[in-house]
Amino acid sequence: MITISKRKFKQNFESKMYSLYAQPINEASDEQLLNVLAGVLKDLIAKRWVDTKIDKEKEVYYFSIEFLLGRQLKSNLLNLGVENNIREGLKELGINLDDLIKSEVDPALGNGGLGRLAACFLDSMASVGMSGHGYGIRYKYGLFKQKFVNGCQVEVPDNWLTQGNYLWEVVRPNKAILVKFEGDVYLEEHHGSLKVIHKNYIPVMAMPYDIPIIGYENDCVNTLRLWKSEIPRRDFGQTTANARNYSASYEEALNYKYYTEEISQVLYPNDSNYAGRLLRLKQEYFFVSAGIQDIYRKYKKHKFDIHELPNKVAIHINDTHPALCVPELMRILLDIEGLSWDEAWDITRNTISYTNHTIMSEAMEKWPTEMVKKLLPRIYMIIEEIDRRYNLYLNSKYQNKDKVNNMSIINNGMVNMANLCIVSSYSVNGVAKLHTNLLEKEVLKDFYEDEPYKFNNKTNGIAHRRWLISANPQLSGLITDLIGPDWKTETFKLKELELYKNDNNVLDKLDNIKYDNKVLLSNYIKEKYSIDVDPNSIFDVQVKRLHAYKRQLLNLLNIMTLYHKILENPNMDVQPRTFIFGAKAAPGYYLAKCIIKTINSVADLINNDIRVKDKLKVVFIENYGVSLAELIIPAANVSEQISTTTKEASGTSNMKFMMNGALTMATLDGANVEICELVGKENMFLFGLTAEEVLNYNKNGGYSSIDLYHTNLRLKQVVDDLVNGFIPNLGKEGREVYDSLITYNDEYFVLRDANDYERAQRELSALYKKKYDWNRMSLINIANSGVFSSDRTIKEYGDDIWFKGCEKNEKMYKL
Ligand code: NBG
Repeated sequence: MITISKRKFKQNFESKMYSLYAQPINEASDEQLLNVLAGVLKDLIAKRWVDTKIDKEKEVYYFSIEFLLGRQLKSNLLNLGVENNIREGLKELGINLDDLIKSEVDPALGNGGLGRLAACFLDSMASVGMSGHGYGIRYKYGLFKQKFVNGCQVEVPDNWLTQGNYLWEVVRPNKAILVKFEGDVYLEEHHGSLKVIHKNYIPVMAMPYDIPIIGYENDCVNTLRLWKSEIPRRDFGQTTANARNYSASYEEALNYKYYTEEISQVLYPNDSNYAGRLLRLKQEYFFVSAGIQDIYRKYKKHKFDIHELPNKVAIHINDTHPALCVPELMRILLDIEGLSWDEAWDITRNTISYTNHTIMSEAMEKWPTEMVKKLLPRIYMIIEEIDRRYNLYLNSKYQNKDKVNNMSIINNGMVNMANLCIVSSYSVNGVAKLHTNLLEKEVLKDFYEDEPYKFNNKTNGIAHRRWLISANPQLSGLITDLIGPDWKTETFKLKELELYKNDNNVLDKLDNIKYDNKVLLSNYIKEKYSIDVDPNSIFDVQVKRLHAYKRQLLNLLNIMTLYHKILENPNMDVQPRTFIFGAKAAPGYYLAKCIIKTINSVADLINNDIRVKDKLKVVFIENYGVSLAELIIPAANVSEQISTTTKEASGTSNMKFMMNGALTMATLDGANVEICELVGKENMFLFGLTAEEVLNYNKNGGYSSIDLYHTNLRLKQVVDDLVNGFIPNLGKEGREVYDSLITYNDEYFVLRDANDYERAQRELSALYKKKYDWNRMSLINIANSGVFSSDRTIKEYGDDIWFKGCEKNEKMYKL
């Protein structure tokens, strides 16, 4: 544990203010105060950070295109255990810590569950004392900032690096790395053996920016290393002897500067055109190559035997974006280390593991061979050779041509990145039981039958420190009062809360805490959107990426139904509700954007209709992200997890809501299945098609949305509303949504599940009236959420994947 007295802190703070800004504290801006505080904390952990880096044991490297970190100040203070003294010290200096915490900008380094999971994993690796580090990209603008203009999503650049630098980062020019694109590759004889020569390449410098990842009340400080792409500096030591020469003309030099810097500008460039796709591929190779070279450099510094690599290093590929780790590691082992193919392959296959995060085919990356060949000539050769050898194996084993094609890495002029990952790694995991099962039995069936031992499940988790201890301090305090503090490190102990399930006094307290959190969110909504929402109404929340399979539309159609019912029967006994949405749509995803516009138009209609004034409100919160989630989730009564069964790999917001006492409205999809196993059907609200039914429709057809539309008048009414002018200010977007349901036969079975959803919603409303029953269910949900701590998930990754078979396992991290 680190300690710092109030007096010492004040001294450090003042001298940091002088050294950074040469000014007295009372003249500093909030941004400067924050920077000074971050500086003081970085000094405090510096020694440990250096010590953690002296790598003696096996290290894990987690490669991910996104790391959705959220604000760091509060969680760093919590993990270091120094918040009280610092709060007091600042107070004496006339500074309010909470104001500083709120003024920190969210880094725009991720989009959704995949990136947030990576951030939770970093937190957990450090907190269980595992030497696990992240590699990613330091995007200048990251993901866009969402604004609503006339109800439509507009994307504006998120200039999150307001001061040019990020508070927590340390730049290390001495560790920069050269990454090579394009050029000519050939073999040359060298002292009797063949050597790979790469000439005329375009050199890009990868500049590392390190962010400390601080473990919870332990000595561990790991590193998230993010690479920024730059033109090689003059003093850049690594040889660029064979590189293209860009000094011919001023214009050429400018183009070159653009080429290099473009790589780390934005997260997910729009891939609906060739240039956008090419840029993505560049990004992927850029950070993978820098990371793998970095690992190799460190490894060589220790003078370890290269054959020992799998015992010293675990490389994890988070979804397919970092798939090029495979050929890049092969390249180093073959071309630099001079190993034979078989040796290199053996090492690679025992070092790399892979997680699949979706069964949606659109997200399984494929790259045109021509693109890969031109951009990454040597890498392409290696992929081709892996594919050639793999095909020899497949053809010797299977007669079925379709099967062989399906499993090949290169097929139909495309490189299939998921196949590359599966073939080249020793472990392939899904992220919830149902998802892994679907991978094994459906999506990756051929691979599973070929090498079943590779496949395993690792159900996702969340950093309970951020999502409960820090985001919901009142609830966290109540839990500690009831069962003591041990649950903070051993979340399974939350189970002891069940002892209080019939204690009305405790249930009242739970109710009051939820109410207070709802007041905080209501205040935000009032301030931002001038909408009055009643904290006594049910807060019914759906926050996640906007995608048709997640079915924000199903939620909306139900809201419309409720609206009609109240209009038809003004005296109807309804439990007042506030429906809250938060979601970004990918810039090129037109239907998702139309759904946003439709929700906003319906919200305008309902919120301005005095006939439903005290009964119904709809709020779409702009620019949903981590900090907003920390405000919204503790205030939710209902967690909407209503994806088409089979489509949501796991979900993680479902876990965050549960841990904060919301009740789950769900299909039996993703990790909802496991939530149900834990709390029982009676403690959540289930509806909708089963996985078997969905698979059956997908295989055998037989679904007709138009039949449902004609037979169910209520459904017809709300679907017609989309196009008949009932919803003001909704034009072509309403038509697009209508078409997705009727003309294109409702790919995600929205209409099929609508009735059953309405039934479940009615039951939920009725239950909300019984305050103690509701709060008892809420308590049971909290009590059973401990298994969803990402500490549990990370220990499973350690035990079953990264450290399996390694003798030093026990020393590596505390269990
Ligand atoms: C998402 C899934 C979620 C899952 C997260 C984290 C992608 C590609 N996948 O269901 O949709 O919880 O990954 O595993 O973002």
